[in-house]
Amino acid sequence: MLHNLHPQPADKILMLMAEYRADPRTDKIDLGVGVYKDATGNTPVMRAVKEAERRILADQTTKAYTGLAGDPAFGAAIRDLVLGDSIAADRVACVATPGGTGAIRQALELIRMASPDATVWLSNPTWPNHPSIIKYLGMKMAEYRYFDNTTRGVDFDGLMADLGALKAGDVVLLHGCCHNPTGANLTAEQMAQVIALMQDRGAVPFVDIAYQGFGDGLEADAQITRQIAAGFDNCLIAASCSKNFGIYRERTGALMAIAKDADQQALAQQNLNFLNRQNYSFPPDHGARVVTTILTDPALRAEWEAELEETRLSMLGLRQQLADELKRLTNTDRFDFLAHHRGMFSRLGATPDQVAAMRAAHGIYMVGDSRFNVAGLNAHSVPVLAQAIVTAGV
Ligand code: PLP
Ligand code: TYF
Repeated sequence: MLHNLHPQPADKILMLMAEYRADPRTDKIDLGVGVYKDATGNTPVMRAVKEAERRILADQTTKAYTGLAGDPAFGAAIRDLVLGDSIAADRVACVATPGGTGAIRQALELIRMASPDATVWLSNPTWPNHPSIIKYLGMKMAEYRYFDNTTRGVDFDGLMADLGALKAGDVVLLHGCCHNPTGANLTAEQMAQVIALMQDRGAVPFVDIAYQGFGDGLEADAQITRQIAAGFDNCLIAASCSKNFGIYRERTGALMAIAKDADQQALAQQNLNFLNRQNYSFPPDHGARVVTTILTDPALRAEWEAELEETRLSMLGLRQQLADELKRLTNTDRFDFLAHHRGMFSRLGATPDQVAAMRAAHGIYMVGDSRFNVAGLNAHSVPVLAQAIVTAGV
């Protein structure tokens, strides 16, 4: 049987992790995979997470199954965190999933069940797992222009022109905040135009929000998602807790399906539970319980928000330092976009050869499309990267 298998394409980001580890240079700089690192290069367990885990260890009396949707308290907590009071709770169907990736997979399976002929529209570029899963599921896919390589901002005219071809029932995947891989984001006014266009065409939004709290703050980063939830009869939201709670390996996320009314919500919930059962029965609980413990305890929540804010501000500081350093070296404001981008990543706009040159000469590891993880930098490595960028002729 197994001899029938074919080799599968590897994940370029994960491959880069292995290449970095194998590099013997001691002054190498890892700007690859999207994991937050502090100034010493550690990915810490957040203080509130440690405390929540201590409490769970001390107080938990059973490990019996939860429910197909996971713990309802987690569903309520994540719904409030992402959606606030933008829509009535009885319109939200929600299941816990193994990470944001699990939520994306379940969302796509739900779309395929409900409208097998729908085209899913993706930004070009987007997170590589989006097209990979869509292709694997045999669904239709189209791209809309997103990144302007000259300004290193959003190609808004291109985006609107491409989405002009939307048909009723098509699904548009949008990043809720902190676009991965570019770091370039739509303004609120631009998003209002995209929403109006999707409403006009009868398209269904699908929001992937994996970095809430990493851009402009917890509330600000949720605004687009909330605006979309409030503006459509139906939409899907895949939320990840991997980054903002720093619990990557615990596999914690949720899929929310916004329904027209409470009856439709019940139908959607039943289908989401069914999908969980087909794929893994019960979703993982530990990370979800940590998140619920933090979000429902005011003191722990305040501690978590404070540390998340420190994380966010440290990345913003590194962005500004890098933009300033490049301004000094080049005597231009060509790299100011780095300070305007938001989230963990920026796409530098370098060619693959320039990316390879930076790796060969300086041990700087960024993804081949010139995406780099801002959190992989520190005050000492920013000038090294800036000089490497100039030397490579970016
Ligand atoms: N969506 C985007 C755009 C991401 O960058 C990520 C990665 O962190 C995810 C979703 C989901 O990640 P995870 O499955 O680790 O929660
Ligand atoms: O884009 C990133 O680097 C993160 C982490 O298959 C990641 O989202 C990368 C690849 C992958 C899963 C997560």
